[in-house]
Amino acid sequence: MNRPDPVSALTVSADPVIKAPSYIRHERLLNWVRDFARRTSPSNIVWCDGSEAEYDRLCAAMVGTGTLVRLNAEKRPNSYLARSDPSDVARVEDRTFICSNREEDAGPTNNWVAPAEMRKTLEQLFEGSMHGRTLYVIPFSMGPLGSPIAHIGVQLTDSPYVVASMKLMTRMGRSVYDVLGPDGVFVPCVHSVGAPLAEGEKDVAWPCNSEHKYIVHFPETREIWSYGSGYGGNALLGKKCFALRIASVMGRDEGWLAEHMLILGVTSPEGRKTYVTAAFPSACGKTNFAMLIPPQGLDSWKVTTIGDDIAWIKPHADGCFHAINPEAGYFGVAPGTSYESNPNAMETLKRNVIFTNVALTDDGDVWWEGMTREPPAHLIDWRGESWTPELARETGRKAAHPNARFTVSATQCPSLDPEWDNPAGVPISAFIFGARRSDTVPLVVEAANWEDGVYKAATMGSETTAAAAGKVGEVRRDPFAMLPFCGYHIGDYFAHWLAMVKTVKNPPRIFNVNWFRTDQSGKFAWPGFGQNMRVLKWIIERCQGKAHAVQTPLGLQPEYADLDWRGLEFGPERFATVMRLDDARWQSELAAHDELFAKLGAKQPPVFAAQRRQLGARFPV
Ligand code: TSX
Ligand code: MN
Repeated sequence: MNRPDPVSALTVSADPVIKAPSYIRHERLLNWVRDFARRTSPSNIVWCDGSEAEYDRLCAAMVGTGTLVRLNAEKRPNSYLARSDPSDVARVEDRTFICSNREEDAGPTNNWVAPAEMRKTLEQLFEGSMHGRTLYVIPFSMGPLGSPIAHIGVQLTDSPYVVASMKLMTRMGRSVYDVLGPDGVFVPCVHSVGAPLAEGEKDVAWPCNSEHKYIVHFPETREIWSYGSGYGGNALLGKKCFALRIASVMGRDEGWLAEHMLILGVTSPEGRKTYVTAAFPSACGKTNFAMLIPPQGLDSWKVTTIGDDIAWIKPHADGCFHAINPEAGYFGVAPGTSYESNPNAMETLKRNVIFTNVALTDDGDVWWEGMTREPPAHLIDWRGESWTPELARETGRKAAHPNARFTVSATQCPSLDPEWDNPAGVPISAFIFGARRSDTVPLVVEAANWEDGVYKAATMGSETTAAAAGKVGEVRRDPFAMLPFCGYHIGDYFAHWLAMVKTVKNPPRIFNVNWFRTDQSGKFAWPGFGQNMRVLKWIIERCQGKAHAVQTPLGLQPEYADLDWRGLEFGPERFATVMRLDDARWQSELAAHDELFAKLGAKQPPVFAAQRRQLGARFPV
């Protein structure tokens, strides 16, 4: 990666015969780039090598064009702020398509368009779409280079912001071509912001296409085509598009799992290390949980971070599932992140960060809602306009966009696990599923068995917050936290999970958690954050056969004395508030499951019906 490279950032005219660096000997890849350049007519092509020099060059150029603002080097060294177009601030689920050959393979939770029809649409949109821009070729590995669990992608894009972000978020650069060799397999990912420049036309800071947006997946040919957006999961194609939607299909076909899960390690006071994964829908604090710091009383325990968003999980010869984090960075929601909620994240963000849509302070640093108790007296908001706390009180205007993000390399995280880059992955002892529920779902419950755990993950529901579209406080089903990310029929996905238990001798135990139960006065009844360590400790000790549980109608649950309360005042009455199972609420919860099952039709796994009947019988009507 650090070898001197005479042809890095090689700039050549988009002649049909493209001069690629000589270290790329992959004919199929070269032909694909050649063909794509012919269609999109960029003014030049840059073959990215992933070097620091290339990153610095790109960022400096983006400062020049106004895409990035360089932050005060004394406050936030080597860091930048990007302000997106106000219409391009989040993933666009209604413009996201799974174009499988058969509509039935996309299923009821995905938008489907016939592949031939979609290809026609895309060919028209991409025709000349890069005129006046540079086409960047980004080689990247999802997972440790050369790992048997990892896969390679190559993204073509006309966005330098995407190149810089991919450098932080993936293992990106020249050494990927060594792994690929002359005919290695890669997932082709093409992306255009959809804003060609006419001769002499001045560019804007954040080009995108407000009329046409398409985030398209072809699962059979394992291709990704993205048009019109430069933001997050729409544009950094290694993340949701590849590592979840396409990878979930690869996992189905090849016998592994691509999941919307964090991975963390727990070290006991005796030095015993256990790894777990956890799936949560958005707005549940996944990144905070991945970087948890144990509280007073449990500070002889340690939590280390493998990943905060995605896990690729494969059966290993040792009889366990092994997981890797396919990513190499964090693309986290900034608002709400503080030294109180997540000190490790705040330390991670001290330098070498690209912030997007946060507010700019008068001394050239960043700020967002929830970062400090008191906002600064004056800011430039995410739209680039003057902002004061008084103005916010009058108009409700936020300084940072609620979906404002930080993009930063994982290597800067103080809690990063030493095994995070291990090609073999880490053995997983438990799968944790969590959601945001003010009632009904208890603080923690262990599934009776694999089928029970899969049923509960499949029927998971989470209350909507202001950050998402729709009514606040409404329960949305979000199976496995994969609703927007499963690249095939969700019923087939459930069947795949049910089948995967047979591929390992020691399947992980399955748990459900809920940090968000409220009391009679509507206040959060569980302190959450670092205190979640008490629940995590019980989970770890259950996996080791050490902790006690009682059988309840829902599954296996701790009694008050089964959790370690050292350092926290939290009595049995309050414990009962977060653990209570209400018969009537569970009957309506189970009735809501039936609405999900109705969508599955014949794809509903037969064991789910049995599971549903059993649960129904355990909660008296
Ligand atoms: O991330 C959260 N976690 C997981 C942390 C490891 N959040 C933030 C969610 C939005 C992204 C939480 N919010 C958690 C939690 O466990 N719990 C809550 C609810 C809550 C909010 C504030 C308090 C307590 C609970 N404050 C006090 O008790 C003082
Ligand atoms: Mn996510």
